[in-house]
Amino acid sequence: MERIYIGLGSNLAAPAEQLRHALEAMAHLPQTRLVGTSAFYQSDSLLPGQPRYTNAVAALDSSLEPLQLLDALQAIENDQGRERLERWGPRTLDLDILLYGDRLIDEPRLKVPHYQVHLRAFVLYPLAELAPADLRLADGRMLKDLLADCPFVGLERL
Ligand code: A4P
Ligand code: MG
Repeated sequence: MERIYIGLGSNLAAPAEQLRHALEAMAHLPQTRLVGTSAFYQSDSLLPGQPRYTNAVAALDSSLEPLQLLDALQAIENDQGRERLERWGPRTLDLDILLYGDRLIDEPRLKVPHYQVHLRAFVLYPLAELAPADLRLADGRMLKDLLADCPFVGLERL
C-alpha cells in the first residue's frame, strides 16, 4: 500500500456533484481505500473565458501500480462524460495523480509529482489539509516551502 494524492477538478455540469461522484467511484476501486478528502475550493480558471472551477484533493491507499491507477482514473473521467476536445478545455472531471508514495515517475503517460503542483493554490492548500506538515515530495521539495511561495489568493473555500 502506498499513500497517493489525487487532484480533482471540474468546471462543467454541477462541479461539486461531479467531485462527490468521483470520490465515491475512487472509494470503490479495487485494492484501494479512500482515506481522506479535503474541503472543496472554488477559483477562476487558469485560462480566461471558462467557468470557475471547483477543486479538491483526495488521499488514497492503494496497491495498484501507477499506470493501472491512471487507467482507472481515466475510466472514471470518461464515465462522467469527459470529452477531450482541447488541452486545458473546460471539463466535467479532471483527475490528476499529484503524488504517488515517494515515487518519481517519468513516463510518456504519467509524470509524478504532477508538473504544476507547485504553481497551483487550488492543489497545494487542499493537499495541505490531508498531508503531514513535514511532507517531502519525491523530488526533495518540502510541501511547506511550496505553500510559502504560493499565496492563498483567489481561492474560496466552500
Ligand atoms: N498525465 C501525465 N501525468 C499525469 C498525472 N500525474 N496525472 C497525462 C494524470 N494524468 C497525467 O491529461 C493529459 C494526459 O496527461 C493524460 O492522458 C495522462 O496520460 P488530460 O487530463 O487528458 O488533459 P488536460 O487535463 O487538459 O491537461 P492537464 O495538463 O492535465 O491539464 P491540467 O493541468 O489539469 O489543467 N483552473 C482552476 N482553477 N482549476 C483547475 O483544476 N485545471 C486546468 C487544466 C486549467 N485551469 C484550471 C484547472
Ligand atoms: Mg488532467
